[in-house]
Amino acid sequence: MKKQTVSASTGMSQINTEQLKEQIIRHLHSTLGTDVNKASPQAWWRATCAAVNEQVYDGLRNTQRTHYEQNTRALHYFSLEYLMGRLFSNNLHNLGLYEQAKQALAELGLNIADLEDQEEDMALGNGGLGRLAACFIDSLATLNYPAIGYGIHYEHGLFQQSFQDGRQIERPDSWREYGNPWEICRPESVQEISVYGYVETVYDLQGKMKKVWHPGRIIKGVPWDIPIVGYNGSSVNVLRLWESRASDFFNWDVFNSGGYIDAARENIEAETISKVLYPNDETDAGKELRLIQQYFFVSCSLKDIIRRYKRAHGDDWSDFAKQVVIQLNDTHPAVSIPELMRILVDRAEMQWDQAWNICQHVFAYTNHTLLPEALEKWPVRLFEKVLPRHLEIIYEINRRFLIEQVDVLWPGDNDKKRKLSIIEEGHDPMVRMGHLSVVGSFKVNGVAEIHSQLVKSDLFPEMVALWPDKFTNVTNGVTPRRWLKACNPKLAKLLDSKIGDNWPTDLKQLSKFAAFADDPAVQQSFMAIKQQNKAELATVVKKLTQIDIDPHAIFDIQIKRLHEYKRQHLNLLHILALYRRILQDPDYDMVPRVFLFGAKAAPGYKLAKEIIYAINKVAEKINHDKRVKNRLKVVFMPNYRVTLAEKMIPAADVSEQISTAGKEASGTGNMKLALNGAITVGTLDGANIEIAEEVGSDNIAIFGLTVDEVKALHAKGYNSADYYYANPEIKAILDWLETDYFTPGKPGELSAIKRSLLEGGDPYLVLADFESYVKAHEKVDSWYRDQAGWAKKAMLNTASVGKFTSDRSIEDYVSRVWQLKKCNITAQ
Ligand code: RUG
Repeated sequence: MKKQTVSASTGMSQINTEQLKEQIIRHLHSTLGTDVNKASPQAWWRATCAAVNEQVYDGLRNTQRTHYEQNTRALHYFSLEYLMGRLFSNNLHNLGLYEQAKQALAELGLNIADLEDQEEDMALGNGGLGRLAACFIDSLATLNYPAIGYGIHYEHGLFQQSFQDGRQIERPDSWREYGNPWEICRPESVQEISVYGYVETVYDLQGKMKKVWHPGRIIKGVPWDIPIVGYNGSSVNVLRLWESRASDFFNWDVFNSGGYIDAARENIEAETISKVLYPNDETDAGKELRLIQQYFFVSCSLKDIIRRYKRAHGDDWSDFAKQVVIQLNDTHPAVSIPELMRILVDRAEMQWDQAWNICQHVFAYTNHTLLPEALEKWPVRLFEKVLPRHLEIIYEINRRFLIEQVDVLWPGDNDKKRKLSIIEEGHDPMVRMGHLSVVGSFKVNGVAEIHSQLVKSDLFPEMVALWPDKFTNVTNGVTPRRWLKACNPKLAKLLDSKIGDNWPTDLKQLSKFAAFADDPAVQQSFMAIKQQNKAELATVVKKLTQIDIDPHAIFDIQIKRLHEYKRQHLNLLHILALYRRILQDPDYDMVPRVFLFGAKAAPGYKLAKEIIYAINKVAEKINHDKRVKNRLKVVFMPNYRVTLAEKMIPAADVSEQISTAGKEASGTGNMKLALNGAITVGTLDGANIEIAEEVGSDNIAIFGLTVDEVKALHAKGYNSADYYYANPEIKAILDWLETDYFTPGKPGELSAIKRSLLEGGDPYLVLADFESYVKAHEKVDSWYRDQAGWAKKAMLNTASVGKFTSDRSIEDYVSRVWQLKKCNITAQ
């Protein structure tokens, strides 16, 4: 075996193609127990993963040792979701081994892309929130910040979607049915957590009162560690995901009393906790199992953090808040606030004030939405059943908050108390998790400038009056390693050749590319790359949907969860308008367009599923109508997920970011698409506003009502029927949807959309924005006719969005919230 060189910084081996080949074959033999002449692609993939892991584990050991030796302050990211996608090519890229691996595999007669396709997506998230968490842990490792991600090791991630006669069908996602080569089980760090039961008040010999929680059930949390490899051999951090199991202790009791079957049932119930990800995006599931999921993972994680802290500090808590900062990714992990209080007050026997002081220096909270249906509230009665002691603690937090804060600023003002109380009154009182998160955190942030302003002005104005310095903004970002370098290698190479290869870790470097925006040769290269990416996507589309699309058409892409506020139905109305114009005027002049959608609807969200059905039915009709003469194609890609996004984004000409202003907190797909040279058709919502500021008004098609105009229209009284009667095109389209034109023999099948827009009052102002949306698209059509002009706009998009790297978001969190120090990893 040849000697490997070792990176001076991290101790990760720098291996060459020959060595990699040897390692792969060695793992094929000794890890997989098979041979080159009979190995399946799956075995080759696993052997290659094992070879890659040799490098990863070097970095992991060195990172963990360095953090331990330097006793670093660390970030603990608490998130119920991590939408990781595949790790194979990502890890290779971040290790700087992708080209070597490609070459090594080619010399072994294998195509790296075929091996990449062996991997299931790790889809432990619903959409933007979970993908943001994945980008953040990539950036944290890349920037050498000590950090650990905590979450749940779901057995089933987000459901797999297919279409049957245009309707969404959901199937379970068994992403690790045959194991997952990237994870390491850590039985030595198992935790036990409690739920249910009752609280007893007892007095000790000195007459001091104590609360004792007698749990009804104990559950074991088994940690699985996924190493997170920073780019270019920086840190290798860890994502620690908890799997629930029945506690050995508890089951022995039942077993000994003769209840073997009961013991088995207990097992099944305990294992249910980490069985499946709730598939709701932006809606509060409100179910007992969901609350238990939340508590399960935060309790395991806090115990894990405390175990690690105690290893260095024993029972001295005075440095806890100096060493530990916990970021709550939305309110989903907010129960960690009363849980830490319980541990400190009940277990460590700390005074309330001292414990509360620690909590308030440890937690920070990110708000990701203003939508009322997504703001979590738990029925008090459910809390009482599942977490009786935590409910008492929440009452005490609330009592003190109302007396010591609210009543001091607004003496005797009961309306204020009612509004600010963590407990919402009513016939079914609720625990407001947003209020709890704000009260218990030292910083609260929104995820784009406008969103953070609205969090302050519309969601928590009184909290801002109480604590003006608590509120801040951190605009989201995406990792350019996955979302440009790995997914768009041709564009990445062009950038390397023009502006150098530092941009993956210093994305502001992209601005240098603007100097080439008028250069015809570079324009041509840029457009040729887009063309090739589009041709590759056309092949994928054909394979998945049997639909032929022309790579020379404009590829107009809307990819995101299906939700009324994201307005996929506005896009559909525009498609119908174009179709109708073509039918009315056979020579209607438009640049051919392919509209591509990718979206999953929550299984219980009826209207969202009706919108998918309508798009599929309209697509069927348009795609088979000869009169269209290929000017229009509509494709709904099945099973949209990270891996599909990686194929669609590099091929996009137009990026649809069309939410009602004020509803999309930030968006991150908007950033990925602009980075890859797509031109945004968008409202002034979320991060679109900041994208528009960066790329300039000539290079983005903004339309629609602004946040203030939306508010004013609602205040005045919005009547969608006014638009229906005033605009003959709108009327014709909506009426068309009610006929059986798109669903032969079944009139009314697509009428849900019209009903929601007229009888339902059109809550997301689709009809109000329709006309200006159509105009924005006419502008895009005219822009595309000038290919050099289009190339310039597209290139300026890529060149101008350096701000939206998740590295910048992380640096903002570090300076505004976390106060971390970088820790350079040393080899032993
Ligand atoms: O809807 C928001 C997106 O606007 C945002 O970009 C993303 C990441 O911050 O989070 C999404 N989100 C919000 N997902 N779930 C929620 C509410 O729980």
